[in-house]
Amino acid sequence: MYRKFIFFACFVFLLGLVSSANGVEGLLGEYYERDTTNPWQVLLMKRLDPMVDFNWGDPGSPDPSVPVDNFMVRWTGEVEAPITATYTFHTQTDDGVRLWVNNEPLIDNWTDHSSTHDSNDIALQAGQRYEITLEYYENGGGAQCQLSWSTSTMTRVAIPSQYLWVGGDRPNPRNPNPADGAMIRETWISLSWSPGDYTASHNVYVGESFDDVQAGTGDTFRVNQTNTDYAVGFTGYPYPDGVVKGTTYYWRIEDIEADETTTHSSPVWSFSIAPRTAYSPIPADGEEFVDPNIVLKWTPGFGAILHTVFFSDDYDTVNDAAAGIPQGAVTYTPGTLESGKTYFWRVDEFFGFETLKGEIWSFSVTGSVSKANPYNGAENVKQTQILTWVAGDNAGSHQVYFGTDKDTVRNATSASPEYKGSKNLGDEKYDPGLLEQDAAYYWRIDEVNNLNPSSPWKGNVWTFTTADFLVVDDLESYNDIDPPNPNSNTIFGYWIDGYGTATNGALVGNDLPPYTDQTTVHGGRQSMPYVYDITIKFAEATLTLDSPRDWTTSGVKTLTIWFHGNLVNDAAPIYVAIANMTGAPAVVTHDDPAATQIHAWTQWDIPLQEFADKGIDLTNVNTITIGVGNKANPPGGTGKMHFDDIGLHPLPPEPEPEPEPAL
Ligand SMILES: [Ca+2]
Ligand SMILES: [Ca+2]
Ligand SMILES: [Ca+2]
Repeated sequence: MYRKFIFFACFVFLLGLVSSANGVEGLLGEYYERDTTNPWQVLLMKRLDPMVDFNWGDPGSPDPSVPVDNFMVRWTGEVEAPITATYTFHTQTDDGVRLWVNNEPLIDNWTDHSSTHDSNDIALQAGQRYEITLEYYENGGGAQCQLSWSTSTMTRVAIPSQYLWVGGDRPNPRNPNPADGAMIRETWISLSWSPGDYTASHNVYVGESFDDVQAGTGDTFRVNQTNTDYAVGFTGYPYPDGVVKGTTYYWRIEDIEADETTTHSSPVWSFSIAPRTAYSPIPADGEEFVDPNIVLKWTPGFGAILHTVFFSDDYDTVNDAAAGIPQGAVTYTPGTLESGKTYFWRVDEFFGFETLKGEIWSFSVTGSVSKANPYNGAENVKQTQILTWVAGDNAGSHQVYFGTDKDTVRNATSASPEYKGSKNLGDEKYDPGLLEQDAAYYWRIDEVNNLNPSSPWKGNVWTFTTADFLVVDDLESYNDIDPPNPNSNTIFGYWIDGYGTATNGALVGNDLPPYTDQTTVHGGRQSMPYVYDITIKFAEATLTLDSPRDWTTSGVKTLTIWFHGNLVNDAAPIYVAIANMTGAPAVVTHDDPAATQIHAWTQWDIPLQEFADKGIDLTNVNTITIGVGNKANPPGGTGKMHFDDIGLHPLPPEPEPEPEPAL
């Protein structure tokens, strides 16, 4: 009775929680102190666990906030069966465990024990969701809790996150098969997916243009059907003569409810048919810190019989090579390579009647210049970007090359206009000045050391593309180098939070490197982790702008911020404050009073006119502040947010398809 009451309370709590968001894959894990006379009283932490497949060991704990011994965990949510069958649920635990599925007690071994297997059966219907509760405690010694399942046709596996669910509806089609981004070596393919909760039928969109599939334009609408599978590259279906090697196809499923009006769309998914040229090189194109004794590998082109490898430290030698010795193996051993050098290679594919030239790949051996920032291939880069890199082991100085043409930068010498001068060791940065919007740039760093006979070491050509809007902060430029090193550029050196204060409960950046978040990211490779404690305190982090300070140029009209909350956060609004050098800041608060609980990347557009109306001079903006709660009246609570891609746009950017929840 007591447990049911707890469970019911918990369920209501969750329903209330997700008023603004759909549910999320995984289970809600609540981690408690273990007090045997008053269990489930002292909550240490709660989080979303995508799976329950933990072996914390001895000594080991789920989190620094949880002790290594004497803790207990309750996981709650729903489980969905992929097919109708009798499922055996298995637990492997040290120590005690109890499991309920659909409110049926399946496992009860609430005793101290070393690693022990328990199991029990229950019949489940395909596509239906059942409540699941797993309770566990650790007494002392080793700690382990693993939840798996099996059927007569499926071997025992940890229950995958896609079959676990917490916090409400799943209205959208999901679980694409083949998986999003898959590379396929077939000329026809069967697509399938899991339907959303309210579906009566499915609209199927397939095409070669992402934009057309997203918009449902062109001839990408194929059929309305009730089945959850569909063929491509087969007679009577799209691409009846077969899908084309080397081509990427996009698809999207739109569920239609029984009212024939309400729709729920999946994101746009893609799959690619393997190309006829070699692909997936190892090491990857552009990889750094490669072992000097590397063995090169690749995946052969679709249908290729033999392969010819060209390898050199000179780009032109590899590019111009015409003939070589074909081989059957898909590996190549170049012999011991020189530290600090960049190498190039190419694999041509032979089909019996023709040979196809491969693309040119490169990699750098351990000890070479590395860590280009912006990273090679970066997009939406700031127009006032400072380029940085990390010196290799043997560098005495660096020669900087920069331009707008890849080949010109590759072939440039110190007599070329692309040569931008020499930089002393310790000064690994170059300011190219104000860059064009929406333009591609190329750069190269050669390392020089007059005391080393191998010098100079010619660098690879790196590239990036600037944004077609004004970037306020994309969080990409921050590094993990601590002050007073002159190359230090930490996130908390720029975003001033409440660290060391008693009044401001915001903490930006992780305690230990990497200081930025590199997992829950909207654009590029980094985002801002932002922990808030608004119990008594307010929470604010402030960036003083270097550029852009004039928010009236380039026709900009909108401040856009991407944020990602978490289902387990305490509910609170978020706000942005803009300020001039003098005068009060102008504050705009997000419409959703529980914005901190939106468990997905969410685009927030604010018309700049709103700040102007509150007295801000947009021609010289001094600071931007991101806050959680209400500064004058902190609502209480704690949680963790992520922010990314803060920019100024002429109009709100086109909404992107709803991304998969990032966990
Ligand atoms: Ca232990
Ligand atoms: Ca134990
Ligand atoms: Ca970013």
